[in-house]
Amino acid sequence: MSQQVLLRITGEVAKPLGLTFDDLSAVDDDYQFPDVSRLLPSRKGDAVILAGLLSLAGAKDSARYLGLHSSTDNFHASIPLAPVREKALVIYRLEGKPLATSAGGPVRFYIPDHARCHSDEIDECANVKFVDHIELTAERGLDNRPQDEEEHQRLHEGQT
Ligand SMILES: Nc1nc2c(c(=O)[nH]1)N[C@H]1C(S)=C(S)[C@@H](COP(=O)(O)O)O[C@H]1N2
Ligand SMILES: [Mo]
Repeated sequence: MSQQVLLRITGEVAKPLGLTFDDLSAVDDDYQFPDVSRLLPSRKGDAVILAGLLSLAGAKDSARYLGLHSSTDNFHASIPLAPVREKALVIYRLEGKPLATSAGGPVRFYIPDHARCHSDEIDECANVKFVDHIELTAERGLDNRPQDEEEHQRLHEGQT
């Protein structure tokens, strides 16, 4: 179970990775962020800081955009990398166990001070759930976040 690849990191990196739960738990303490409820009481679990994963994969200077892909529900966001690299969190563990799909697993992306939905490139809609692939690109990549309030409303109606 813990040998299963939960998160792939590909694109503009020196070393593409397939990370298991154990790999994520073994990321250097400097990059671990235990208990995200310290930032937002309604968010639970433990995270790694995005920069820790980028350093493991050897992100290249050419990497300017961060692609967040969920194959679970085919949701994708592509956001500028620089503003989020040191602060965005990748939540991967809840009560010592892998993050379940019901909690947004295998990993859930969280930007602590995101903008309101579709007000900016880095908005709440970019807090992608069910992430299984992080892709670094030179240019903006696949992004199917809702574009306006109507589309947004429709997306949320399909969820709980
Ligand atoms: N995989 C996936 N991630 C997603 C979405 C989605 O539909 N699928 N919706 C996004 C939108 S539009 C918002 S506003 C936030 C909502 O997060 P919440 O469910 O924690 O409120 O999740 C974002 N992440
Ligand atoms: Mo959203």
